[in-house]
Amino acid sequence: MKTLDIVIAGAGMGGLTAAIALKRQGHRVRLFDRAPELAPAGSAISVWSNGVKVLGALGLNDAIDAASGTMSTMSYSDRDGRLLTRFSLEPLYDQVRQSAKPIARTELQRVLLDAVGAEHVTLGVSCARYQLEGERVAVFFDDGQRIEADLLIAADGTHSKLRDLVAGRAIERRYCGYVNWNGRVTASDDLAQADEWAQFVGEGKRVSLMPMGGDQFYFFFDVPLAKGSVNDRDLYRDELSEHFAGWAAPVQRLIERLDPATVARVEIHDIEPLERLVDQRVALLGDAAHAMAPDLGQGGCQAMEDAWVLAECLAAAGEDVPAALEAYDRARVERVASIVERARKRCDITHGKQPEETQAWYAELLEESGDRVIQGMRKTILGGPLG
Ligand code: URC
Repeated sequence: MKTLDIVIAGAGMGGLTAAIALKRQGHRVRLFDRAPELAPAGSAISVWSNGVKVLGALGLNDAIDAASGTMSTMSYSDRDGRLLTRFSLEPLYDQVRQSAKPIARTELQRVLLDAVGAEHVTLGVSCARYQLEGERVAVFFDDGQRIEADLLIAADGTHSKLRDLVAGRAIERRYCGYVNWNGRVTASDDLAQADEWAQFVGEGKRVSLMPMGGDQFYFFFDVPLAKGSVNDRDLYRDELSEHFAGWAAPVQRLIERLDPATVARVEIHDIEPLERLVDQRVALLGDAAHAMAPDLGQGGCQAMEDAWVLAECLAAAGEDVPAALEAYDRARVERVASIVERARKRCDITHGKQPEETQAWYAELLEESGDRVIQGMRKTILGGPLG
């Protein structure tokens, strides 16, 4: 097979995973990222089994195992701390033949970057636009550079500059209606069990604690708020104390113990599913292709699936890049659209968009044996390219 010259715009989780998959097939890969330093947004990520399968197939199992946490059970409590349900995740892991791996984003990035080789990544340059030129694509950077390649992968994130060019129209991000504060805190029994994903829900709000490896919990707070609320780090603790006044003791401890200096406060956005993910020699990948609400924990996993499928499509189509990208589009467009929509639906129920639906969900949780939650996750996972 011909060695392809590939440019990847964006060295986040999707761009790096694509680089690993494509380098394994012998292609020449160059990555560019606008950030002067690779610093992942957000503190941790739950890589669910479909994402872990991709990382495993790329030979990263041991590195991921060493850096991730163990998440064996899941629980929901109400705002008063009354347990609604607790169940084991082992039946899920058995059914899909792979556990989930919650991991610090810095650790995941280190593992991916080590596998790519930092010498293939150029930082501090932004890929502004591209132009199709016969058998090649010309990539134009904001520093005036022009680079030609056989294939351009636009993995430039939720604020992608290249997406509008691929779509042929301006794509606006949609506000999902809630703010998410996330960070990490030293794990401790008086917050949650060490191997449990514990969530507190009520009033359309949510508090979550998840093991992330290295005796730390990844935490996040979700609060439905109008778009454009003030984001001032000095106010984070007071805001959370106010939004969660009267909630259970572990929530109060978490607010006391968190370090606002390391908390990220994000207004959550997604984009409407795109009808097409490719333009002849240009492929959208990851958040650029399908920014989604984090409510299924599938944002990173779908980027990993994209990377795997794209590399497979190129291998199958030999040097015919446009044909490979057509196959990638066919394989991915409906899958990612359905996950964006389901994440949005889950987001709306969790965050009280239709208050009756949210109340009905709280009532369901009291009856939940784990089967329904596991069935949903199982469907998402088994729909991936590695089954
Ligand atoms: N589920 C996850 C979520 N991860 O698996 C995650 C969620 N991260 O609902 N929300 C979030 O911020």
